[in-house]
Amino acid sequence: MPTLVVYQNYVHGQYMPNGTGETFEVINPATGQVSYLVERADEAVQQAAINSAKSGFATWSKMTAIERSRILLKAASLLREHNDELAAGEVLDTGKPWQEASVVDVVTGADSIEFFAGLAPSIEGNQQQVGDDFYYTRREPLGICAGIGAWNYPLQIACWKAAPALACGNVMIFKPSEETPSGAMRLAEIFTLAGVPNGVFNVVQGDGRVGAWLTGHEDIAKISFTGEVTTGQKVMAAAAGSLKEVTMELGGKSPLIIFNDADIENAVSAAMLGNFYTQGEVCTNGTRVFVQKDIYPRFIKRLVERTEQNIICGDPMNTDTNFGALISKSHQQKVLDYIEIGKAQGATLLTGGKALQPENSPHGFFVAPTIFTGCTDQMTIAKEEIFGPVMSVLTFSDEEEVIRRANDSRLGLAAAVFTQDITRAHRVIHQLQAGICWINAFGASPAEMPVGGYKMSGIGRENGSETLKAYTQIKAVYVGMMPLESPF
Ligand code: TXE
Repeated sequence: MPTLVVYQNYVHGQYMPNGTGETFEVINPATGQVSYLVERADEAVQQAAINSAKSGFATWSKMTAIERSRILLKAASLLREHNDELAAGEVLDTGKPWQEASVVDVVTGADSIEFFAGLAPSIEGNQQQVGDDFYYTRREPLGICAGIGAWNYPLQIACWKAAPALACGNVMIFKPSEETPSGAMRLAEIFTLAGVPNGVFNVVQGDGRVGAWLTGHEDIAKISFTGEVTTGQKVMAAAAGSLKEVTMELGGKSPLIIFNDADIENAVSAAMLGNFYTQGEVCTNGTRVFVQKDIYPRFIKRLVERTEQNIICGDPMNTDTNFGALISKSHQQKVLDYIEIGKAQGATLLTGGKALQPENSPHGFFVAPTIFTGCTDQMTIAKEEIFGPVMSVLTFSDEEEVIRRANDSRLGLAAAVFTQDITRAHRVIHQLQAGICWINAFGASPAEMPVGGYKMSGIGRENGSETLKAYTQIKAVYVGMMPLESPF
């Protein structure tokens, strides 16, 4: 049995051993084997991370925005330079196909760092005359921010949280998901290499207990969280103790609406992207596919054909694979349980519906791309986020009906509409309760575009120039130019 590599926490520009020696295993979802061990951030590491962040803040916040920008741009270019090895690390941790990781995960992280590095020097206050006096405002950094990541896009999530925080002169203590620890470590190494001062980006490893330590710590000014709604509620409750600002990127059960005049191939592409890309483990997925009655037969025919012919499930490092393993055995079982519920509640299983054991990866946690039709809005599979390759297809008659049904959810992350009627597209999208919307498109999320949910799907935004403001606080300074009047 080869000895397993043991990774440590990354504090003050280097790896730091914990005091207890406690480690946890990281499993390769495509083989079921242990890839490596990671030391959990115990109290010694936690305290060191806080002290280190304070000293990092003293240096980083005093630098000019141009200096911070220059270093962050260097980090972005290093990410791109190391794209392939970083992508391979994401495949090992997540089980997602190389086909995806090599063109999405690293570049979208680098894009966000580049975008906010470019905005950093634009941060400014304002000044207004008030008679002879005047006031001015300063946009000041918040201090220590905490980032807590989910396991589906580990490196991208770490970049999307670090980028605006660091661009504004804050520092970050980041905790990746215990399922996928390596991306954040690679990012920390790259930040150090790019010239980010020690303590500006520390990485602490562990499960929800380490996350809970971060959310309750009084020296942390803001939490940026990505994960399930239920966890987001715990994070927000813990943040209340010290009135931290929170950004919440949570779950979704998003509608994908296909009208009779939609381009069939495009609509099928969207339904497959919105349910099978990253084997369905994408928060913005369009998992409720509403199809207007007349187009339904042709749509379903093409959907099943392309699902059964074009999806290649297997070893995610094989360049032909476009459909990988789910993150863990327990998550695979959770998805299979939802499939059984769908069948029990009367939905029609058109294709998939079972675990897969690809020849080139027989021990991985795979579930076949699954399509249910004959779904009703009340079915569990049409109401709850499954976070796996399970599509629920529903039919509708008219626009008013589908808008009402699409909005009938406590979640509101994303929405998509497919139609050639441009006024209908905008009319419908404007009425859907969702923060991330696509018209005749699906999934695109450039760094320039702010993303985040309505209702229980989240608070705040990531990416987009709006997000910069969330990482500064405004100080107003009033300047008296005349002797101070006083009745006393
Ligand atoms: O979430 P979990 P997962 C959502 C996606 C799905 C979920 C999957 O929709 O619902 O994320 O990711 C830490 N205090 N999004 O299973 O279990 C935990 O250690 C503090 C939405 O990872 O909630 C992990 O690091 N932290 C997103 C993180 O929380 C705690 C895009 C998330 O874990 C904690 C991607 C606690 N009490 C996925 N308990 C979007 N909207 O953009 C656990 N954690």
